[in-house]
Amino acid sequence: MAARIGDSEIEIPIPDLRMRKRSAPVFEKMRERGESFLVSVLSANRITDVSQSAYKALHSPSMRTLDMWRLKDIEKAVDRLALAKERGERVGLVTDFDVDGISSDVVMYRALTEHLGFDESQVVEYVNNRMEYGYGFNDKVLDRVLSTEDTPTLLITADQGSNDNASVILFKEAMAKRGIDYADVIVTDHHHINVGETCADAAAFVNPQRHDCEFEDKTICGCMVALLFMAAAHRTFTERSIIPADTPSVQHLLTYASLATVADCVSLASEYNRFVVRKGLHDMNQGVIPAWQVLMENRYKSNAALTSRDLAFMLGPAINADSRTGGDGSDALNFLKAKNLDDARAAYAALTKRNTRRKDIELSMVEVALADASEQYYVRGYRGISIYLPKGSHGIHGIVASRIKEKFNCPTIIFSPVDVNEKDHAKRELTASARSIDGIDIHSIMTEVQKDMPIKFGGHPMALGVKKLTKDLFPQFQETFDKYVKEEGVARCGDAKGLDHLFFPFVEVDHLIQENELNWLRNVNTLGEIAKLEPYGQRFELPIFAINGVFVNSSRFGKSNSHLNIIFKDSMDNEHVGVLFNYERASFVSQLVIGKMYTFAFKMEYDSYKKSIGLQIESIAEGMNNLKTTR
Ligand SMILES: [Mn+2]
Repeated sequence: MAARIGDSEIEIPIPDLRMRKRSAPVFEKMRERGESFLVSVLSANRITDVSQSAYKALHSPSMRTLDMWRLKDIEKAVDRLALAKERGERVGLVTDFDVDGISSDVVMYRALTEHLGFDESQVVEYVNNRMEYGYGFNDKVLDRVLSTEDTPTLLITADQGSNDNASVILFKEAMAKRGIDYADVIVTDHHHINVGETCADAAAFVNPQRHDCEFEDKTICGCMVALLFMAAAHRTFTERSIIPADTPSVQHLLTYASLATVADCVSLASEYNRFVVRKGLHDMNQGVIPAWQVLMENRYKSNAALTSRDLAFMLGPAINADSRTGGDGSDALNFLKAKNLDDARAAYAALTKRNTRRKDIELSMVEVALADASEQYYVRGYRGISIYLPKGSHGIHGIVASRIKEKFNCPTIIFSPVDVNEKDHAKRELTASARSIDGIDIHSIMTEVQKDMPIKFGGHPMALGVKKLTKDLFPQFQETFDKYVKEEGVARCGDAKGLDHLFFPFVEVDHLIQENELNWLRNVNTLGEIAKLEPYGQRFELPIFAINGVFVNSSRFGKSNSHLNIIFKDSMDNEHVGVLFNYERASFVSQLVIGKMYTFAFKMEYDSYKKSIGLQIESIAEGMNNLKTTR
């Protein structure tokens, strides 16, 4: 079915509606515990563990059992920081360019200067420049650090550094040549550690992913690792009287960690992550920090509290737009660190402007990429989609890969030239971002591709970056990538017959609303029930419901009429209005015929104008009860 993106009509599959897998034991147990039918369904669709502790993690997450000292090397890190304080050393914060990295910088900067007794002039911030340096504590970042006047003698990384021991060694050597034999690096991170990497030359290596780390939760974000380090330092510094015993705790900085937890897409099925987001949102809604006040002014629902949605879909992308559009992170830092409302508002305006630019570039890239992807999917039969965008920006191609992946549910990789301004030639160097789908490990696919052709890559099973492919090899790359994606798919399904189901887009539905449950839609308490399981997000998705109905009519609304009200009647003849934003991009709209039966899938949310439940259409499938099973 066709969708309209920008100026073109593009063939895109209409997603299946599939029932979420439900754990019968969890459902039974929830009912036994006295939970409502709805809460029991949503729980059983999201967890498989019937234990009391899993129940607690879901409904009343806490950090009471959290012991930060279980993080391997955290004492070493604190001791080295205490030494830096004693000696009056300069400290450099070396962080990633995304929300997690930027938040880590803010947490450490504020903890060091407001709690741990460091002077502002002692702390130097090095947020990576995405477009110029790329990811990691790499050569370029090291050059930048070493060229700083009065170079810091202690570096602390956050959200990066686990695989960069080479830079640690180079830093210490360079400083030794300058006569400083005590320069050190503390690595804090939460990313995957490559086999054989130990950061042996760092003064401390704090990462819950370490195999010898006994910290219970491997899924916390980088900012949370940085915050735990600062909390441990606060504890030790007061115990040793390095700072006054009544120095306020760093707990108020947790709000930054909740932003990072939501934006970094770590699992919201984890108890600590659920706690951090709940507590952080609670504190943000008090609006103490100017940045959160400005966020309140701009929030999605002007008369409701901030939710994880505001962080995930509004603030997160706005902060990321800084580095994606070539910025050095200063707009983002100025916003998060703003000491008064005026500064925070000005910085937010700058971020918003960058975000608008990001959206424009993204849309033009998506338009070209979708047409190409459609041809690969339908004509060439590819299930591993690789696209080269000669005019693409590598600050944005990761988002474009996500958009294409969502539309086709195929692993997708988007290439752009390293240097857009370079004249085109066969050996032109390309760089790429890849995104995968659940259950398909793109990291192991690239390991296979690398055996056949010269590329470099790094990342996770779900997302990674590729370097060093030259343009003349791109057609070969396309075929190779598709071949190994299909092989991985066959391995997953057991045979080739499953591939059509595996590589097809779908929307997961929690529950098909029955005739005797139609009153749910008229009772705002339903939203209260759904809210009991907040926060929703990555790995703990916002509930989607389905209902059988007859399509009545539709009407456009909004700026340039880009949104659609979809009117339908349920089996009791009640009329409903579902809202669909940017309807031209949805492939399922063109199939709608007045008077015909459909299965409508939607999210529910509070409509503050009508003071009732509003429906946000997620997808529509032809016919009644058109719900497939998740295999
Ligand atoms: Mn991170």
